[in-house]
Amino acid sequence: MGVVVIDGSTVRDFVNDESAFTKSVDEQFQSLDVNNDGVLSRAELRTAFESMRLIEAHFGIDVATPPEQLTLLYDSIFDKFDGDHSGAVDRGEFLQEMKTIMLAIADGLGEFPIRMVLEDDPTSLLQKAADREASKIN
Ligand SMILES: [Ca+2]
Repeated sequence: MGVVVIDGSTVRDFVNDESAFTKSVDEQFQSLDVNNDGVLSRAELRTAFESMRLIEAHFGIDVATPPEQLTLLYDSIFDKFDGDHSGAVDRGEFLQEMKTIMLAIADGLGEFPIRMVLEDDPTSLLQKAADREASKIN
């Protein structure tokens, strides 16, 4: 677990830094693509969101959400990512949707820095946004 202090502009700057953001999303994609077939299956994407805990925290859904409700939630997330309804999420779809999610988080955070507890995940985009901001200051 690590604590980061983050605000909307930190996240937005990171998303707008296209090469850094794309590289980070690609790294995340690769770590999620467990069977290395170049696309994310429903199960692979679900694992991703379970580990991020972002959804529960951000959409205000309690951790004690019943499993069937979570499955519905993860299905709807998958459908959002799977833009062409091919049944799998490719690299481009993943990048596009992560961008949308990160910008929505940025809007949600606003301009007041908040402390956020992140699970240890070297591919966490929020962690990377915070690291990037910190490296600018130092
Ligand atoms: Ca895969």
